[in-house]
Amino acid sequence: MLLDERLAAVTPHERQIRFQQLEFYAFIHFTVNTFTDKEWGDGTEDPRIFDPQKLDAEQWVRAVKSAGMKGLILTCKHHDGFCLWQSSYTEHSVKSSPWKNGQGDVVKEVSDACKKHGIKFGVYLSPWDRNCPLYGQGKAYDDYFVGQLRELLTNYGEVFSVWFDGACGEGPNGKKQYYDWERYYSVIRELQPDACISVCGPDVRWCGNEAGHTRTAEWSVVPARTRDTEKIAEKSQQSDDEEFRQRKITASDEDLGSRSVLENEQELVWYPAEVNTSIRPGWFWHESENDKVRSLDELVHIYNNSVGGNATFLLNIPPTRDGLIHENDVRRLAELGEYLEKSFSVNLLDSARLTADIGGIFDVSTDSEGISAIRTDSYDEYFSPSKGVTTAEITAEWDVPVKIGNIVLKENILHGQRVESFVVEAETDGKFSEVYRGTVIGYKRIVPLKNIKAKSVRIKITDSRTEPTLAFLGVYKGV
Ligand code: FUL
Repeated sequence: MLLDERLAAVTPHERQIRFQQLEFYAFIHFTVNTFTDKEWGDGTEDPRIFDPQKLDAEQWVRAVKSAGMKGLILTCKHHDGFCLWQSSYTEHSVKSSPWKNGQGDVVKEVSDACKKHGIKFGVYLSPWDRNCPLYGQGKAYDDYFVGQLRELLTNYGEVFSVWFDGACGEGPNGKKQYYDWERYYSVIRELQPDACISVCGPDVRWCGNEAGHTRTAEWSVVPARTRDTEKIAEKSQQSDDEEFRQRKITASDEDLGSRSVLENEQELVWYPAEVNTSIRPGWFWHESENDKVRSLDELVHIYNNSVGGNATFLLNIPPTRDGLIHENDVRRLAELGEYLEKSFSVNLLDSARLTADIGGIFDVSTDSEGISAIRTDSYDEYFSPSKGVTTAEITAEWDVPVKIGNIVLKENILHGQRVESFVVEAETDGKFSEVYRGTVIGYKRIVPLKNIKAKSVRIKITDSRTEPTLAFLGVYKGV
């Protein structure tokens, strides 16, 4: 098979599509660290310090939803080993805390709140456990870990994500623990077949940094070796450290999926990226960071480059010692939600004339080549030129100039990721000029146009692996 055809033939699993369609979801980092003011606990923390007296999971979920997020992943156990649920495998948990007289279950409260308010629930379970005496003993620890995984995947309803971090250390016996990843994965597939396993897992790829930086061209088709958990683990080893959390993608990691990178790869996989970062400098809540909540501009920038850059966006919001999301974060999330709602509500395409020039065939009738299909955001109908044609031009025209905030483009990823490059031109004063030059589209590309005024816009797909597909075009009114 020719290279381009081979690349375009790699398609997502259904669970990966559903996951990508969530687009934006929350991370909640909460444990004994919240009470010790640390980022990484060492497992010697006294469970009695855990006492979030005003804990209100519904307040968390309301805040998360106000930003437009559609799911939430909770650190059920972080590296310190303290369990937020009544695990039968250890006493190092909420059981031994004064919170609700040792009868409480944070996982239950959070998963119930998610269900009640209609968002998905996911679990972060750290394989690295600095409290468990079995850690470092190989299978004995794996049994312990799998036991806890089973509890989480059986007792709390549907789970959309199992998030595995790669950090790893030595146990009390001085030995490194080698995780039996395949065994963990098979338990997840058995108990929650629709859940995606993220980061140290086969379904969703870590974008490679914790600062919210994204690649200019984020490909979902990458070499299978990108899933090597040991390598991912090595990279994520130091997230205790502020400098690490702010570090960008290294140059050697910038290109994971261009033709030249993939041409000599034997095995390719669909492995879409997730951008994970915190709304504050740390993953856990620290009083000293109450005034360091990211600005609306920063969050919009990360959103546009992640959700709008063929990745998903996992934004961490850490609850305080009271067990509530701090008012500064609550406010910022609501502002973000309002911004997104306003910016993506009026699709000017609804009132535009659409034409397509497909490899020299100018189509004004709109329907014959399926161009009107791009008016609806669905994979059921989509636009694609004839076989073998790898460029296309689509023009939207209005009677009077319109003010454009953002353009949204979506490929039909059920048929793989194909577009390599595109250009957006806008017509002002009777002339077309280039206003944006982009690389990949994939699941979704957001093109911010800063309220330009135009009589028409033209999308030129300039290179594609095989004939491009376009499932949706949105031209959103500027606010
Ligand atoms: C990292 C962990 O070490 C951090 O504490 C945090 O949980 C982050 C999301 O993953 O690698």
